[in-house]
Amino acid sequence: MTRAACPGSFDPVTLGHVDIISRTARLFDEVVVAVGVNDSKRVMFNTEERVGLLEGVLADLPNVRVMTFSGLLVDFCTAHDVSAIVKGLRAVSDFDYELQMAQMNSTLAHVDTLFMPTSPAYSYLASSLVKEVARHGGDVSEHVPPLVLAALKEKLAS
Ligand code: COD
Repeated sequence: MTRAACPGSFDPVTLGHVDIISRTARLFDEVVVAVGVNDSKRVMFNTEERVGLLEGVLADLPNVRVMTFSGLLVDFCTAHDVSAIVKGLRAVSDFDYELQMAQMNSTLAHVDTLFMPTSPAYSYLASSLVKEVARHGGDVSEHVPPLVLAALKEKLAS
């Protein structure tokens, strides 16, 4: 059985993330969406909210499950028998940092990283941009699933 991890902050999950996760789910028997818990990082959605949104959005993908991790990603991969980390690449600017992490992870625990090019429709999309646009009242309905759109509206209204 092959198991891949799609790691990230997912604050919140965007259609770019969903695209990478669903394409990964077609290539591997199982996919673990690994939500990084980093207490020093300022987030809009807490861990429980990010996990809940991911579970709701990915509910129709039977071979995908959502888990959290803290500490090193490679330790999570080793503990959960993950053979590959799958990362989406939006642009060359992503590549430098992702390559560094991939090589470090491979050295630390012999876990390989596979890069999947983003679908062109989502190449400019990032959670940080979505939050910024939403905070200023812009329309992000083309960038996030409806569940996330509703959560953003509720969060910003409170
Ligand atoms: N199209 C395609 N892919 C996308 C898009 C898009 N529009 N947006 C995001 N992605 C992909 C990227 O591959 C990205 O890596 C992933 O989704 C997650 O994105 P984010 O922004 O939600 O998450 P990040 O980049 O903040 O997550 C970073 C990690 C938590 C994965 C990283 O910091 C990590 O591995 N931390 C654990 C600590 C560790 O092991 N450190 C040592 C590393 S060598």
